Amino acid sequence: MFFRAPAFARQFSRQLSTRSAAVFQAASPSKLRWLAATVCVGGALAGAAALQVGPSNAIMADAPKAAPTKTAAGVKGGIERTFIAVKPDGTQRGLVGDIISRFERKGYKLVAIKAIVPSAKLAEEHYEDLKSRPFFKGLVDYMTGGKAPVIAMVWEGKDVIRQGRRLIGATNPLEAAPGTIRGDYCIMVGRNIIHGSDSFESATKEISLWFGKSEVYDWEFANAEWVTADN
Ligand code: DAT
Ligand code: MG
Repeated sequence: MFFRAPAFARQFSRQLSTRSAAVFQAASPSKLRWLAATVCVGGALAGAAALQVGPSNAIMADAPKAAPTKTAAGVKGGIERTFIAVKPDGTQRGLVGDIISRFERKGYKLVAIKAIVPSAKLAEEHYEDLKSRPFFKGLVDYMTGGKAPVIAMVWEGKDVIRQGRRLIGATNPLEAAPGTIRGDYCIMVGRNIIHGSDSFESATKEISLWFGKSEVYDWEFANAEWVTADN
């Protein structure tokens, strides 16, 4: 007695090219079922083998590594690191690319990035200093709602904490200068699309809160001389 091939195997056989499908049509239905089942089991075995092998050690060894000598936010007043996050409204509105471009074009280096729907605990810790404010619950709900992820990033470079705030613009978008991110793209303080650390201490706290040490990469621009030299 034959078992019936699972739905996805039947779907797979339907999706084969016209030529292969024609060959299949010539075969009897029972043979077809066996063939689909064989392909299915074979695929699963190949997948399992690939998982066993995993990423090659050679590739892992060459990967950039977090610099153990750097503090989370780098060197205060020198080469710093800041926590920048595109909030769910920025992600929904397709502004991630533009925001990344602005930091890249300025000459800053992206050393960590991930898409994440934060837990309430994470969002509450992140905005801990605002917990007595009337908008706190709404702020946490908006960040954790999950209709789009937060795009969390760490950017590195000279004076990046202060300069990041300048690129972002004032908290209230109506006060943010045109040309800044908030000045160009939003009108509501409750939908101001982006977060940036406001001090070295905040950057230290926020980078450590959102990223593990192994998620932040230490790497050099190949053209560093053209971006960071002082003559
Ligand atoms: P920033 O994000 O510029 O650092 P903040 O730390 O004072 O500003 O506030 C954090 C976020 O809280 C802010 O980006 C949007 C929200 N928020 C601040 N004031 C608000 C208000 N009066 N009404 C609603 N949301 C507010
Ligand atoms: Mg703030």
